[in-house]
Amino acid sequence: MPLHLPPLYAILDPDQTKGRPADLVLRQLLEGGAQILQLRVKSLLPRDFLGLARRVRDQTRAAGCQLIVNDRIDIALACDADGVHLGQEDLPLAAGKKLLDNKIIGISTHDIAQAREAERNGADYIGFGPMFGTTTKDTGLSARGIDMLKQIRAAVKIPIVAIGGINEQNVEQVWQAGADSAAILSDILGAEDIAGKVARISLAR
Ligand code: TZP
Ligand code: MG
Repeated sequence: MPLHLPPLYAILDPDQTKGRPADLVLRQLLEGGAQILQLRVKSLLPRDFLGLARRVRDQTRAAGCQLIVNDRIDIALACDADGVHLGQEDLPLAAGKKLLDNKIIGISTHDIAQAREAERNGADYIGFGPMFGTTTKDTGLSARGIDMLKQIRAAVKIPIVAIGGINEQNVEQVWQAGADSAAILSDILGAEDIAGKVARISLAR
């Protein structure tokens, strides 16, 4: 069955919360109505990552929110996440499929060839970006922009999650260009009222 994605793909990254505890920010994301959440952790020891992932799993499950773990198939399995998100330099999609049974697998892509390859190999969705300039992650890539997103939309049938520099102001353009969902990191995690921000963006679609 094709995956259905909500318009907002929230990301919880404990390093991007302006010093606020990840567990508090998690509650605010869920209070705002996040329906899918990616846990992105770059700076915790594996056992601390897993500890957080288990708490996030409990809370997301109680809220009916899907959980995707970034980068790490082992953590996704150990916390019983709904899926994993893999970049071009993480374990390949084929390895994910072998290890994960029926879980969701998303693949980061940056051009049409990568998007087509991910679809051909059975990805459930692709991430595509960076859409606009972003300082959250040094991708080393130029902003892809709306026209390239439209080309990606025409090239693949699987759901697209656009990412990179998306905010409450420009998210509408991204949806209009054919993204099923918009991944937004700093505009949400940096907001004073995280729940309100999530609710407004989710209801804007
Ligand atoms: N991958 C490509 S851009 C990016 C990631 C993880 C960062 C997105 O963060 P922001 O703050 O929404 O630009
Ligand atoms: Mg990755």
